Amino acid sequence: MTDVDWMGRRKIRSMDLARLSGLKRVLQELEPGRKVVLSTHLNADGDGAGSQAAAAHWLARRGLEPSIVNPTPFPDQFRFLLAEGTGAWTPADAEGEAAMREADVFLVLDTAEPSRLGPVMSRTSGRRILVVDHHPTTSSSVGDVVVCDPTACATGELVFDLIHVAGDTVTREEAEGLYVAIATDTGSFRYANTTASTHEITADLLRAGVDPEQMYLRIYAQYTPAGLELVRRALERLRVADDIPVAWISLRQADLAQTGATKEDLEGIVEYARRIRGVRVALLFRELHDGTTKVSLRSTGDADVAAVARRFGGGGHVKAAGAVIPENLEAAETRVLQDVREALS
Ligand SMILES: [Mn+2]
Repeated sequence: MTDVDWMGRRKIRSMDLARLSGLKRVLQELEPGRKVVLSTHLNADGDGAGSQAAAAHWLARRGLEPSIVNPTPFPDQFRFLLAEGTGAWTPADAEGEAAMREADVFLVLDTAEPSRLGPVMSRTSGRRILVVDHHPTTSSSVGDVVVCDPTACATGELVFDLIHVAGDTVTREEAEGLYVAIATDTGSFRYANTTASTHEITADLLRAGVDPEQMYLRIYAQYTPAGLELVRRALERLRVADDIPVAWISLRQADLAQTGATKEDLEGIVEYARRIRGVRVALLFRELHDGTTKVSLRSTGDADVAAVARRFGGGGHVKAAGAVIPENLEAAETRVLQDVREALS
Protein backbone atom coordinates (compact mmCIF):
# COMPACT_ATOMS: atom_id res chain seq x y z
CA MET A 1 0.00 0.00 0.00
CA THR A 2 1.26 3.43 -0.82
CA ASP A 3 0.03 6.81 0.24
CA VAL A 4 1.74 8.74 -2.52
CA ASP A 5 0.88 8.67 -6.23
CA TRP A 6 3.34 8.02 -9.09
CA MET A 7 4.57 11.62 -8.98
CA GLY A 8 5.31 11.35 -5.29
CA ARG A 9 2.37 13.57 -4.38
CA ARG A 10 0.52 12.62 -1.27
CA LYS A 11 -2.84 11.10 -2.06
CA ILE A 12 -5.93 12.78 -0.72
CA ARG A 13 -7.74 10.33 1.50
CA SER A 14 -10.85 9.11 -0.24
CA MET A 15 -13.66 11.18 1.22
CA ASP A 16 -17.22 12.10 0.68
CA LEU A 17 -17.62 14.56 -2.22
CA ALA A 18 -19.66 17.03 -0.19
CA ARG A 19 -16.94 17.12 2.44
CA LEU A 20 -14.23 17.51 -0.19
CA SER A 21 -15.95 20.39 -1.98
CA GLY A 22 -16.79 22.08 1.30
CA LEU A 23 -13.19 21.90 2.48
CA LYS A 24 -12.00 23.30 -0.86
CA ARG A 25 -14.28 26.28 -0.36
CA VAL A 26 -12.90 26.80 3.15
CA LEU A 27 -9.39 26.60 1.74
CA GLN A 28 -10.14 29.34 -0.81
CA GLU A 29 -10.81 31.69 2.08
CA LEU A 30 -7.47 30.94 3.73
CA GLU A 31 -5.06 32.86 1.58
CA PRO A 32 -1.55 33.63 2.85
CA GLY A 33 -1.33 36.93 4.70
CA ARG A 34 -4.85 36.77 6.09
CA LYS A 35 -5.49 37.23 9.78
CA VAL A 36 -7.60 34.37 11.07
CA VAL A 37 -9.28 34.15 14.44
CA LEU A 38 -9.78 30.53 15.46
CA SER A 39 -12.61 29.99 17.89
CA THR A 40 -14.52 27.13 19.43
CA HIS A 41 -17.38 26.57 21.85
CA LEU A 42 -17.61 27.54 25.51
CA ASN A 43 -15.52 25.27 27.74
CA ALA A 44 -13.38 23.93 24.90
CA ASP A 45 -12.92 20.17 25.03
CA GLY A 46 -10.08 18.12 23.58
CA ASP A 47 -11.61 18.21 20.11
CA GLY A 48 -12.13 21.98 20.08
CA ALA A 49 -8.76 22.81 21.62
CA GLY A 50 -6.82 20.14 19.72
CA SER A 51 -8.35 21.12 16.38
CA GLN A 52 -7.58 24.77 17.06
CA ALA A 53 -3.98 24.09 18.04
CA ALA A 54 -3.44 21.97 14.92
CA ALA A 55 -5.09 24.56 12.67
CA ALA A 56 -3.02 27.38 14.23
CA HIS A 57 0.26 25.53 13.55
CA TRP A 58 -0.82 24.74 10.00
CA LEU A 59 -2.12 28.21 9.12
CA ALA A 60 1.07 29.83 10.41
CA ARG A 61 3.08 27.42 8.27
CA ARG A 62 1.04 28.51 5.24
CA GLY A 63 1.81 32.16 5.87
CA LEU A 64 -1.41 33.24 7.55
CA GLU A 65 -1.66 34.94 10.93
CA PRO A 66 -3.79 32.79 13.23
CA SER A 67 -4.96 33.82 16.70
CA ILE A 68 -6.97 31.67 19.09
CA VAL A 69 -9.81 33.50 20.82
CA ASN A 70 -12.32 31.41 22.73
CA PRO A 71 -15.37 32.45 24.77
CA THR A 72 -13.77 30.74 27.80
CA PRO A 73 -10.07 30.15 28.57
CA PHE A 74 -8.15 27.59 26.53
CA PRO A 75 -7.79 24.45 28.71
CA ASP A 76 -4.48 24.48 30.62
CA GLN A 77 -4.17 20.75 30.06
CA PHE A 78 -3.86 21.28 26.31
CA ARG A 79 -1.61 24.35 26.27
CA PHE A 80 1.32 22.09 25.47
CA LEU A 81 -0.19 21.78 21.97
CA LEU A 82 0.32 25.47 21.23
CA ALA A 83 3.42 26.75 19.48
CA GLU A 84 5.83 28.55 21.78
CA GLY A 85 4.86 32.20 21.95
CA THR A 86 1.36 31.47 20.65
CA GLY A 87 -1.27 32.86 22.93
CA ALA A 88 -4.80 31.67 23.38
CA TRP A 89 -7.10 34.44 24.46
CA THR A 90 -10.63 35.26 25.48
CA PRO A 91 -12.56 38.42 24.55
CA ALA A 92 -11.66 39.73 28.02
CA ASP A 93 -7.96 39.89 27.10
CA ALA A 94 -6.63 42.95 25.26
CA GLU A 95 -4.79 40.60 22.87
CA GLY A 96 -7.99 38.68 22.18
CA GLU A 97 -9.96 41.86 21.57
CA ALA A 98 -7.27 43.17 19.20
CA ALA A 99 -7.09 39.89 17.29
CA MET A 100 -10.84 39.92 16.73
CA ARG A 101 -10.80 43.57 15.67
CA GLU A 102 -8.08 42.96 13.09
CA ALA A 103 -9.35 39.61 11.83
CA ASP A 104 -10.06 39.11 8.15
CA VAL A 105 -11.91 35.90 8.80
CA PHE A 106 -13.17 33.74 11.69
CA LEU A 107 -12.66 30.00 11.56
CA VAL A 108 -15.08 28.40 13.99
CA LEU A 109 -14.36 24.82 14.98
CA ASP A 110 -16.50 22.15 16.66
CA THR A 111 -19.66 24.24 16.83
CA ALA A 112 -21.87 26.38 14.62
CA GLU A 113 -24.14 27.56 17.41
CA PRO A 114 -24.00 31.30 18.07
CA SER A 115 -25.01 30.77 21.71
CA ARG A 116 -22.03 28.46 22.25
CA LEU A 117 -19.62 31.14 20.99
CA GLY A 118 -20.58 33.49 23.82
CA PRO A 119 -19.03 36.95 23.51
CA VAL A 120 -16.99 35.95 20.45
CA MET A 121 -20.14 35.83 18.35
CA SER A 122 -20.88 39.55 18.57
CA ARG A 123 -17.33 40.37 17.32
CA THR A 124 -17.79 38.46 14.06
CA SER A 125 -20.15 40.96 12.47
CA GLY A 126 -19.00 42.09 9.05
CA ARG A 127 -16.43 39.25 8.83
CA ARG A 128 -16.50 36.04 6.92
CA ILE A 129 -17.28 33.10 9.18
CA LEU A 130 -15.96 29.70 8.20
CA VAL A 131 -17.31 26.73 10.11
CA VAL A 132 -15.74 23.30 10.34
CA ASP A 133 -17.82 21.11 12.61
CA HIS A 134 -19.27 17.64 13.06
CA HIS A 135 -22.45 18.45 14.97
CA PRO A 136 -25.79 18.31 13.18
CA THR A 137 -26.71 21.79 11.93
CA THR A 138 -29.70 23.53 13.44
CA SER A 139 -31.85 26.45 12.37
CA SER A 140 -29.64 28.82 14.37
CA SER A 141 -26.32 27.58 12.90
CA VAL A 142 -24.04 30.31 11.57
CA GLY A 143 -21.38 30.42 8.84
CA ASP A 144 -20.72 31.82 5.36
CA VAL A 145 -18.78 28.73 4.36
CA VAL A 146 -19.77 25.68 6.30
CA VAL A 147 -18.40 22.16 6.44
CA CYS A 148 -20.66 20.36 8.83
CA ASP A 149 -20.27 16.62 8.62
CA PRO A 150 -21.77 14.52 11.42
CA THR A 151 -20.13 11.41 9.92
CA ALA A 152 -16.76 12.74 11.09
CA CYS A 153 -15.75 11.25 14.45
CA ALA A 154 -14.33 14.60 15.52
CA THR A 155 -13.75 18.07 14.16
CA GLY A 156 -10.11 16.99 14.21
CA GLU A 157 -10.90 14.52 11.42
CA LEU A 158 -12.14 17.40 9.26
CA VAL A 159 -9.11 19.55 10.04
CA PHE A 160 -6.91 16.61 9.08
CA ASP A 161 -8.77 16.39 5.77
CA LEU A 162 -8.51 20.16 5.27
CA ILE A 163 -4.73 19.98 5.62
CA HIS A 164 -4.62 17.15 3.09
CA VAL A 165 -6.94 18.86 0.65
CA ALA A 166 -4.47 21.75 0.75
CA GLY A 167 -1.79 19.28 -0.38
CA ASP A 168 0.08 19.43 2.92
CA THR A 169 1.29 16.61 5.15
CA VAL A 170 0.72 17.04 8.88
CA THR A 171 3.70 17.91 11.04
CA ARG A 172 4.22 16.32 14.44
CA GLU A 173 2.85 19.42 16.19
CA GLU A 174 -0.29 19.41 14.06
CA ALA A 175 -0.63 15.65 14.48
CA GLU A 176 -0.54 15.97 18.27
CA GLY A 177 -3.44 18.43 18.23
CA LEU A 178 -5.44 16.22 15.91
CA TYR A 179 -4.66 13.13 17.99
CA VAL A 180 -5.97 14.85 21.13
CA ALA A 181 -9.08 15.90 19.17
CA ILE A 182 -9.82 12.44 17.83
CA ALA A 183 -8.81 10.44 20.90
CA THR A 184 -10.99 12.52 23.23
CA ASP A 185 -14.08 12.67 21.00
CA THR A 186 -14.02 8.91 20.36
CA GLY A 187 -13.39 8.04 24.01
CA SER A 188 -10.01 6.69 22.94
CA PHE A 189 -11.38 4.88 19.90
CA ARG A 190 -14.17 3.13 21.80
CA TYR A 191 -17.37 5.06 21.02
CA ALA A 192 -19.73 4.32 18.14
CA ASN A 193 -18.32 7.24 16.11
CA THR A 194 -15.02 5.34 15.76
CA THR A 195 -14.64 4.17 12.16
CA ALA A 196 -12.03 2.64 9.90
CA SER A 197 -11.31 6.22 8.80
CA THR A 198 -10.64 7.19 12.41
CA HIS A 199 -7.95 4.55 12.63
CA GLU A 200 -6.53 5.33 9.18
CA ILE A 201 -6.12 8.97 10.11
CA THR A 202 -4.69 8.05 13.49
CA ALA A 203 -2.14 5.81 11.78
CA ASP A 204 -1.02 8.85 9.78
CA LEU A 205 -0.78 10.88 12.98
CA LEU A 206 1.47 8.23 14.53
CA ARG A 207 3.62 8.23 11.38
CA ALA A 208 3.94 11.99 11.80
CA GLY A 209 5.54 11.36 15.18
CA VAL A 210 2.75 11.30 17.77
CA ASP A 211 3.70 9.29 20.87
CA PRO A 212 0.47 7.62 22.10
CA GLU A 213 1.76 7.06 25.61
CA GLN A 214 2.70 10.72 25.99
CA MET A 215 -0.73 11.69 24.67
CA TYR A 216 -2.38 9.28 27.14
CA LEU A 217 -0.50 10.91 30.00
CA ARG A 218 -1.46 14.41 28.80
CA ILE A 219 -5.12 13.54 28.29
CA TYR A 220 -5.96 11.06 31.01
CA ALA A 221 -3.25 10.79 33.65
CA GLN A 222 -4.25 14.17 34.98
CA TYR A 223 -5.97 13.47 38.27
CA THR A 224 -5.24 15.89 41.06
CA PRO A 225 -6.07 15.07 44.70
CA ALA A 226 -9.04 17.46 44.36
CA GLY A 227 -10.20 15.78 41.15
CA LEU A 228 -9.94 12.37 42.78
CA GLU A 229 -11.93 13.58 45.78
CA LEU A 230 -14.63 14.68 43.32
CA VAL A 231 -14.63 11.17 41.82
CA ARG A 232 -15.09 9.75 45.33
CA ARG A 233 -18.13 11.97 45.86
CA ALA A 234 -19.48 11.19 42.41
CA LEU A 235 -19.35 7.47 43.20
CA GLU A 236 -21.20 8.10 46.46
CA ARG A 237 -23.88 9.94 44.51
CA LEU A 238 -24.17 7.37 41.74
CA ARG A 239 -27.66 5.97 41.44
CA VAL A 240 -29.02 3.18 39.29
CA ALA A 241 -32.73 3.10 38.43
CA ASP A 242 -34.47 -0.14 39.40
CA ASP A 243 -36.98 -0.14 36.54
CA ILE A 244 -34.99 1.20 33.58
CA PRO A 245 -31.36 0.73 32.46
CA VAL A 246 -30.33 4.21 33.53
CA ALA A 247 -27.64 5.37 35.92
CA TRP A 248 -26.94 8.91 37.03
CA ILE A 249 -24.68 11.03 39.15
CA SER A 250 -25.73 14.33 40.71
CA LEU A 251 -23.25 16.87 41.97
CA ARG A 252 -23.86 20.09 43.84
CA GLN A 253 -21.89 23.32 43.78
CA ALA A 254 -20.72 22.37 47.27
CA ASP A 255 -19.09 19.23 45.87
CA LEU A 256 -16.82 21.36 43.72
CA ALA A 257 -16.29 24.01 46.37
CA GLN A 258 -15.51 21.58 49.21
CA THR A 259 -13.17 19.39 47.18
CA GLY A 260 -11.50 22.29 45.37
CA ALA A 261 -12.16 20.46 42.11
CA THR A 262 -12.52 22.46 38.91
CA LYS A 263 -14.89 22.19 35.96
CA GLU A 264 -12.16 20.30 34.10
CA ASP A 265 -12.29 17.63 36.80
CA LEU A 266 -15.90 16.92 35.78
CA GLU A 267 -14.69 15.67 32.42
CA GLY A 268 -15.20 11.92 32.27
CA ILE A 269 -17.22 11.64 35.50
CA VAL A 270 -20.29 10.47 33.57
CA GLU A 271 -18.21 7.50 32.37
CA TYR A 272 -18.58 5.87 35.78
CA ALA A 273 -22.31 5.64 35.18
CA ARG A 274 -21.90 4.57 31.57
CA ARG A 275 -19.62 1.70 32.51
CA ILE A 276 -22.17 -0.14 34.62
CA ARG A 277 -23.21 -3.40 33.00
CA GLY A 278 -26.51 -3.11 31.15
CA VAL A 279 -26.85 0.66 31.49
CA ARG A 280 -28.11 2.23 28.28
CA VAL A 281 -28.34 5.86 29.32
CA ALA A 282 -25.91 7.51 31.70
CA LEU A 283 -26.47 10.99 33.10
CA LEU A 284 -24.51 13.58 35.00
CA PHE A 285 -26.51 16.31 36.72
CA ARG A 286 -24.64 19.31 37.99
CA GLU A 287 -25.97 22.22 39.98
CA LEU A 288 -24.81 25.53 38.48
CA HIS A 289 -24.01 28.78 40.33
CA ASP A 290 -27.44 30.26 39.58
CA GLY A 291 -29.29 27.22 40.93
CA THR A 292 -30.12 25.79 37.49
CA THR A 293 -28.93 22.34 36.47
CA LYS A 294 -26.68 21.17 33.70
CA VAL A 295 -27.23 17.65 32.46
CA SER A 296 -24.84 15.59 30.34
CA LEU A 297 -26.43 12.60 28.64
CA ARG A 298 -24.69 9.54 27.22
CA SER A 299 -26.33 6.68 25.38
CA THR A 300 -24.78 3.27 24.96
CA GLY A 301 -27.59 1.86 22.86
CA ASP A 302 -30.23 3.10 20.44
CA ALA A 303 -31.68 5.79 22.68
CA ASP A 304 -31.30 9.23 21.07
CA VAL A 305 -30.17 11.45 23.92
CA ALA A 306 -29.80 14.46 21.60
CA ALA A 307 -33.59 14.33 21.18
CA VAL A 308 -34.00 14.40 24.96
CA ALA A 309 -31.52 17.29 25.26
CA ARG A 310 -33.31 19.28 22.55
CA ARG A 311 -36.54 19.11 24.52
CA PHE A 312 -34.73 21.12 27.19
CA GLY A 313 -33.20 23.59 24.76
CA GLY A 314 -29.90 21.71 24.54
CA GLY A 315 -28.37 19.61 21.81
CA GLY A 316 -25.50 17.39 20.76
CA HIS A 317 -24.99 14.02 19.19
CA VAL A 318 -27.31 11.00 19.28
CA LYS A 319 -25.07 9.34 21.88
CA ALA A 320 -23.64 12.36 23.69
CA ALA A 321 -25.66 15.47 24.43
CA GLY A 322 -26.27 18.12 27.03
CA ALA A 323 -28.66 20.79 28.21
CA VAL A 324 -29.08 23.40 30.90
CA ILE A 325 -32.39 23.04 32.69
CA PRO A 326 -33.83 26.05 34.51
CA GLU A 327 -34.74 23.98 37.56
CA ASN A 328 -33.02 22.90 40.75
CA LEU A 329 -31.21 19.58 40.89
CA GLU A 330 -34.11 17.48 42.17
CA ALA A 331 -36.66 18.90 39.72
CA ALA A 332 -34.25 18.53 36.80
CA GLU A 333 -33.54 14.90 37.74
CA THR A 334 -37.26 14.11 37.80
CA ARG A 335 -37.97 15.77 34.47
CA VAL A 336 -35.02 14.35 32.59
CA LEU A 337 -35.47 10.84 33.98
CA GLN A 338 -39.10 10.96 32.85
CA ASP A 339 -38.05 11.89 29.30
CA VAL A 340 -35.32 9.28 29.26
CA ARG A 341 -37.84 6.68 30.38
CA GLU A 342 -39.99 7.59 27.38
CA ALA A 343 -37.01 7.61 25.03
CA LEU A 344 -36.17 4.09 26.14
CA SER A 345 -39.69 2.72 25.78
MN1 LIG B 1 -16.25 17.43 18.70
